[in-house]
Amino acid sequence: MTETPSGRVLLAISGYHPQRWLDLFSARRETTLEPDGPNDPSIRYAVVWRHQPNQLKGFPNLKAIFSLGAGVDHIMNDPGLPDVPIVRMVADNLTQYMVEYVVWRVLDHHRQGGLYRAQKQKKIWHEPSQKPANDISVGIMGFGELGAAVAKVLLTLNYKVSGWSRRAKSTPGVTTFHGEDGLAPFLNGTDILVVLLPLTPSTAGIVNYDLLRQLRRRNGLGGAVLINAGRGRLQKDADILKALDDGTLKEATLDVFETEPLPKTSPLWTHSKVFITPHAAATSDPDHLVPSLLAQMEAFERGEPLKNVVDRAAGY
Ligand code: NDP
Ligand code: OXD
Repeated sequence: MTETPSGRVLLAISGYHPQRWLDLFSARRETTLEPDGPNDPSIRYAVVWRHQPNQLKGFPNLKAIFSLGAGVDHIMNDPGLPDVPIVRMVADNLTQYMVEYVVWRVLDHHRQGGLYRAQKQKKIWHEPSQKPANDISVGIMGFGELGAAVAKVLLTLNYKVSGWSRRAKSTPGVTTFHGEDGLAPFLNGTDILVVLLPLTPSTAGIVNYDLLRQLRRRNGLGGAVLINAGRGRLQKDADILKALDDGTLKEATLDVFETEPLPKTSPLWTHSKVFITPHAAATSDPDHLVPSLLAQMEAFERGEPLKNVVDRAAGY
């Protein structure tokens, strides 16, 4: 049955300022930040980022929940989650930001940005030895939409690229691994580990000391490097510190942390081998994303299937 374009959009957002999202949605559909009570029959869609637990429960005409981010862990842990499709964000603009971020950080670690910044502070003129990209293997843990897009660009720069996913995949130019059995061989051949996994019960805490010590360390970089732009609770912050301090890791770039914002007391802030960004790898930009969310709603109302629907059993 074809849906009619009536019904309101509920914006349930924390952590982002909602006004721009509200303005853009309101220009095309009736949109609200507050429902008219807990069973508001006018709510057709919920567009969410870190909404309150049970906030989406009880709307009798709710048809779908849209995540403002690619990750949906902020939705899945709601005990009162209604049984409607959950759509995650897949958008060229978000992918582009993530590709830029990961390529920037891979190049900076590979071309020894940390060393040059330290040398500049001490006015040291010294040219270290340098390996080319084709001597460096970048392993992408979480080889989905974002991981595959990152791989494409790294391949054009001549890096060796491998990917690890839950299910088997085949991508030209990329050495692929999957499942538990594929993890050790994937890690053993990886110099720079890029984490782009979703946070699920199966992946929580996976980036721990035991995993990091399986990375290749005798490589052209002088040690293994970690880049985590997935989710903070994939990693154990304390294990990363231990790995940096005992040489298991040479350097790390962290965009995400077990606790966000990263507490001022965290030793990660002052660690000389850690590069920190504040969960900013790929930001959700309303001017780019609202048109695609509205287009999805309109397509759904024409009777077309929703795209990028989350597999609730897998958790992403
Ligand atoms: P996708 O769902 O497209 O990709 C997820 C990948 O992880 C898939 O390859 C999937 O395997 C793999 N995976 C999931 N669970 C497992 C597992 N148990 N074992 C092995 N592999 C697994 O997601 P996206 O690429 O769009 O996004 C990835 C994540 O990036 C998001 O969930 C989010 O947490 C994070 N993110 C962070 C941002 C930031 O600013 N820091 C911005 C945007 C996203 P398979 O292919 O077999 O399904
Ligand atoms: C996302 C994020 O999941 O920004 O998109 O973290």
